[in-house]
Amino acid sequence: MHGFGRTAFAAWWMACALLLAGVAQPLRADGAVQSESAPPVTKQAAEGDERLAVAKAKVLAKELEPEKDPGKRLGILSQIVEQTAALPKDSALRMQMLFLRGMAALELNNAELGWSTAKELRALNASMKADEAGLEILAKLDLKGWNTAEKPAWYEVVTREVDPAVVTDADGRARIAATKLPWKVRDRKTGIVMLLCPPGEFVMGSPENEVGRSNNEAQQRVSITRAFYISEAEVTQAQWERVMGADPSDYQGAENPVERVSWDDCQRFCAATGLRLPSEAEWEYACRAGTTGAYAGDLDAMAWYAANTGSPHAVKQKRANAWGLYDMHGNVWEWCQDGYATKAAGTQDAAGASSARVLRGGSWYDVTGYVRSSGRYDITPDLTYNNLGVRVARAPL
Ligand SMILES: [Ca+2]
Repeated sequence: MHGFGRTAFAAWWMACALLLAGVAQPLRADGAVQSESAPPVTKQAAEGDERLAVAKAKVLAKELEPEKDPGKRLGILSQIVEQTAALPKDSALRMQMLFLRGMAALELNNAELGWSTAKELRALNASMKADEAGLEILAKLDLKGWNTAEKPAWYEVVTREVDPAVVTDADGRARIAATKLPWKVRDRKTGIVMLLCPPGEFVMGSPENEVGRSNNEAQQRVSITRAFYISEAEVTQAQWERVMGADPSDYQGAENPVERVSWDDCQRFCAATGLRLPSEAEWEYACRAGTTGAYAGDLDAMAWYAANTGSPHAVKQKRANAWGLYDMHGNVWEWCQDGYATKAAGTQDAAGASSARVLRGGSWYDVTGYVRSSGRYDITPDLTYNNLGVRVARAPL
């Protein structure tokens, strides 16, 4: 194990607290406050730049302390790190802020930023402390299954910055940006395009006066604590066949959603690809995309369902929701990982010991009640129909 245990970490926090209190001059690597009577021996201009950088960093640091939202903390820390770029490489302040940014990135499962931060710390080659801080981050990445050797992510980045023309929900967009994770990615194994859903809270289920609801939709507040990727569309027949070697669908078409896939089949697809099914909470969170009504927008514009079709259609023909996800309402039902219970688990991680599994979103065959954001259905995991399909998810790491 690499050193830099709890005590050292606490000392760094103490040093940061001094900074927040506005007491501190640049801090020594051991956390002690540098004496006012020993100014750094640098040229005057550089000294001015550094003072300015420290002053700006202090202003930002004041926002950091009360901030509890991990995404926002990461955003503030990233700004502070930018400010401290003007400081000498052995600046304890810069090292601390890099370290805290690395830890905040890991909290959000942002391995890419954790990794680059660790590399930056170690590349400072400034002191044992920086090296240990870098190693500490690397050790945590290791624990999460991320090798400390250079390792490509499971995805390639399609579009790094969130596109406001696609993610029209401003709050969701800000939270996506705050994760610092790439927004739109392509799974290397399957070619499936996936979009980032940010951490956040939402109300799962429907109010008792919602038309078409069932009594298994009791409302509950749910926390999505970790960012995750979800496919922008249902898995297509071409994507399924490439992995599984066969296409079981009744309504053939390369870009049509795969159907006649059981929950058990989906587990095999996931095992072969490293992808997973969304939990029920993740599914509804992604479907709602910040909305609270029965549908995530104009139903006829967004969905293939019984009122406007008699068969499934190629994916992405209707309007996407406010997070850029297509066909969440209708086209084909989508399996979730959870075992079915009358009251949904309401946790980001899939739960439920029941042998029946949860279906979401309704299909081309269903009337309005089933295609609502909170509509739920359950069947046993071995069954298939030509209106049951799948959408996949994956954690950023
Ligand atoms: Ca669907």
